[in-house]
Amino acid sequence: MRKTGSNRRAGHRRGRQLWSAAALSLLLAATAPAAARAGASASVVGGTQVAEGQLPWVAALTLPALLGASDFARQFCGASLVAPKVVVTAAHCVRDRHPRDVEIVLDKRRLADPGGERRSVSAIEINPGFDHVGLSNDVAVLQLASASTVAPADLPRAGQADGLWDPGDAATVAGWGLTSENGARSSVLRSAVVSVVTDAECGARYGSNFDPSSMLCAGASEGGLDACQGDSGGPLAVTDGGSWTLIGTVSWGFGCARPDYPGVYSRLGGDVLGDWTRSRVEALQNAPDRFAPTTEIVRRGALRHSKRPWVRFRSPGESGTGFQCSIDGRRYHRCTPPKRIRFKRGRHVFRVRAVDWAGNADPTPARVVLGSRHRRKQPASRV
Ligand code: 4AZ
Repeated sequence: MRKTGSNRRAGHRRGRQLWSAAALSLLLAATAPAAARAGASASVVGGTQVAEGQLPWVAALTLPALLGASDFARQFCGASLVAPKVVVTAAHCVRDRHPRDVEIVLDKRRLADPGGERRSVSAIEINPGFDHVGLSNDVAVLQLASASTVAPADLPRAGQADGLWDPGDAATVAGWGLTSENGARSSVLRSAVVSVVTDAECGARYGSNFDPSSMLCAGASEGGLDACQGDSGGPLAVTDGGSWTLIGTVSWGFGCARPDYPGVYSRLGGDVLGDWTRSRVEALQNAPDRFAPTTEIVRRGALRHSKRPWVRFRSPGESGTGFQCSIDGRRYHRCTPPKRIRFKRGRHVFRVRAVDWAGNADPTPARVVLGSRHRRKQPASRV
């Protein structure tokens, strides 16, 4: 979150903005050199457009409620895929949001264009220590309704805190946020290479607003390279040339890309956020999807091919659900109950799965065997 400047996005930030103004004047009186008060040079990320296919694990958090709008209009934060079904973002991005109000877009460089990989969210977990005023412990994990096909970034391993990166090391920040402090958002994913800043220096700049146990700073001392509004939740990552390790999520800063005011990130390498994040990512990756629809075959009739067989099915507890049917393991096609089935002599397997409003299919379809004399009396069963 930007701790200065006007607020051009959703009203939910307004309260924060007021607080920021008050806090900033205190902060600046205490710590800022006069030059920083004089205004911003700034050009975010100051960096460059990311090439096609690079950083496909960088995700956009979007608002599906904006029907008909492009992902560029819908995007409000960034995130990083760290397991096939889990992204890490900033807690302040998803505070007070229901999973159904967020959609994740992966593998998409230019948000205004079609394409990319889209996933709805089945669970949001915010770090229990998150403080939405001071932004300490600003991390959250989101469970995707179904696995992404994109290769995830790594989280730091336990005990791998600092040592993988040290002050002065290069780290990459990426996002679709403002390209200058009072500028416009970018439809194309941009990234900049910034340097990790010592806790002592960051503490000297930001005073007690900087919490070294859960925050990490990175920037360029001469300014010009930074995250900005709209980049929140997105990655600060280091690379060995092959894979990427996520060391922070964009959290806040005084303006954007101002000299001597580095960006502040949640600190994923420390034990404090690292342990929590690792354990919740693992849990969500392995947890069943609480929101997946279920399918039940309620009646079936005349299941021998000679007698115009039909099957009636439903999705208990779900409204607005659609269904897909498949015969003998072939592709699923849209269908509605009661489904009349035509099939040739012999034994056939009919499967049906409910699909919810977000396109999530029941991972365990209901099935029934058709046409077999021996199996005719067998009750409908699951998979
Ligand atoms: C924001 O408002 C924001 N310069 C994020 C990062 C920074 C500033 C603002 C860091 O999302």
